[in-house]
Amino acid sequence: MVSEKATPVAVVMGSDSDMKVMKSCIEQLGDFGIEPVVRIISAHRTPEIAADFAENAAENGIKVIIAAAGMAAHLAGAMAAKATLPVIGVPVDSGAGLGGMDALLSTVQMPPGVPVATMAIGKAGAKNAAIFAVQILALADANFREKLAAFKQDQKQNVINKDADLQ
Ligand code: RP5
Repeated sequence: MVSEKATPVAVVMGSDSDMKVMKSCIEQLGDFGIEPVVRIISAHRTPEIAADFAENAAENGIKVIIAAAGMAAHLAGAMAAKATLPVIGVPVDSGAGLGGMDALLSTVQMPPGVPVATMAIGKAGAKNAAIFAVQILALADANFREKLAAFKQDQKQNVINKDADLQ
């Protein structure tokens, strides 16, 4: 089952426990005017749904899939296995004692031929996944290019202001 909402970005996560991290991603997408399809789909617990989602994502209007998971994180890989769309992976620290390194290595170490663009562990990666997705969309959309330029300018000004406040 894929949402009927017309949106170019899907955010899938392995568990509702990943939402505390992925909120940053969804909010950042919202700042760019994108309301993503958001799904909880597990590569291990609901493998058939994962395969079905990835297989049908493109024809449902999705252009970029962001996939987040913790522990032996195979969700992004499962998406990349079935979809020809770009897949961005976000490793989540699930509190299993390895600080998210388990998920990072599981997400990043894809075999040749099945790439996953892997972000940093946790909220930084979640936020960057949203920005990276918009950068992909911006290749064919001047509106997103303008929004990205404004975002960069705001970010720069923010640092300059903080520096000025210290002087
Ligand atoms: C992964 O296992 C999920 O992505 C989550 O990060 C982790 C733990 O899942 P829960 O036990 O919290 O559902 O598949």
